[in-house]
Amino acid sequence: MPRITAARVIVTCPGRNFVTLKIETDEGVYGLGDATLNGRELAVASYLADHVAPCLIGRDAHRIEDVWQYLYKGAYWRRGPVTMAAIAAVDTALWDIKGKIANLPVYQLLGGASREGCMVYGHANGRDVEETLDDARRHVEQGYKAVRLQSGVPGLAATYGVAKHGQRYEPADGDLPTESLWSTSKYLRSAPALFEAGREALGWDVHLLHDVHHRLTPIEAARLGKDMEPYRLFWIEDAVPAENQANFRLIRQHTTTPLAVGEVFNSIWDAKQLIEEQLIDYIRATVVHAGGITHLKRLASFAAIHNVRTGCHGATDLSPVCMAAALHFGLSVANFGIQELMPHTAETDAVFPHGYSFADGLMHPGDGPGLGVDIDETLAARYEYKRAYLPVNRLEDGTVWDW
Ligand code: KDG
Ligand code: MG
Repeated sequence: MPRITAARVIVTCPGRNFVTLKIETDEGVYGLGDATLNGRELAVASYLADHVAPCLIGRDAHRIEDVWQYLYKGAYWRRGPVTMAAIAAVDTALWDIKGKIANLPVYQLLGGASREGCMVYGHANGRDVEETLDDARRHVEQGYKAVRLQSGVPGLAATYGVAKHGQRYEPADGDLPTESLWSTSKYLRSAPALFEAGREALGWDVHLLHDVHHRLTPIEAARLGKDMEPYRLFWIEDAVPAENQANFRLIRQHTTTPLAVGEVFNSIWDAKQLIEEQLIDYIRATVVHAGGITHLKRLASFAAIHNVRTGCHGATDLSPVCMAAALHFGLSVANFGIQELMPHTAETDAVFPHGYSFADGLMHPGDGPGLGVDIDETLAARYEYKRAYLPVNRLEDGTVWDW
């Protein structure tokens, strides 16, 4: 039985912050788990180092379910992004260890491949429609079968998902939160026009997606869904904030545009009503923020019986360790839908050497043992943590709004 001898937290910033848990065993095998919570990284690092790691020493690394229950029920304080990211990191690292000891890729331990690869969607964005569509064409040329379109909104200086010219998009852009201005009416006029032009330019063979980033009310989201119907989107994401799951009833009642939500969800309970009432089509929770592979599998099984498919979050603030775990999960799970791909920088890829790959619009986790991702600790130590916040949104009259 492999006993846990150490659980170390590694914080690094190769262009953006990442928190990684490394669990070591007395058999010399170690595992990695992503624990990155964008803009709140050190809270999870402390939760792990100060409260979780001491409880892990001496435990049997093979008892993944038992450790999960111990950390979830044993803390007394349940759920929440900090706790669940910490549990996810432990869980992912233990799956990595189990795979390495079995000499099998994690997806084999999860039941084996259900498909040849995981279809991914890339991000096309631009300051206006033409720039966005040029970027979308580049994605299609690279083989993407699915592309998310986000464009600048006329009259607004900046908006979610749109890069400053010539730069990569990275939302955590300030030592203190930057503030952006939001206008729902301007946005609702421009979004359908983007997709009308998108279908004309790109045709009907590519899946098109769009992220509203929680900015509408249910009736506004219903209107947007209706306006988008002619362009047959793969999904509209995060149309409204989802604390009140019943909000989706109203949207659902009015539109056949598929709905995705859940990148900020931490547990099955955040999605229970959404799934049971079939108010959504895709659940976006992913490994690092939703309790690891063990909990995500439970969530996916529950979703499967209600015809909801997976669509894991995959922005750059989720490390390559999370991407690898999401691909093992996605390759194996019966009700996989799609995986988000926002490629990391070369600096990040160098810190986290990995075996996953992209070809013809699909990603594969690779066939190495465990997750197939490592961390170069010497390189990681060269990049010191840098405080960075996500922006805050305000309406034109100064009211704080959802970002
Ligand atoms: O940390 C926040 C980002 O992960 C989020 O803004 C990205 O909405 C996002 C997406 O769909 O990738
Ligand atoms: Mg999103």
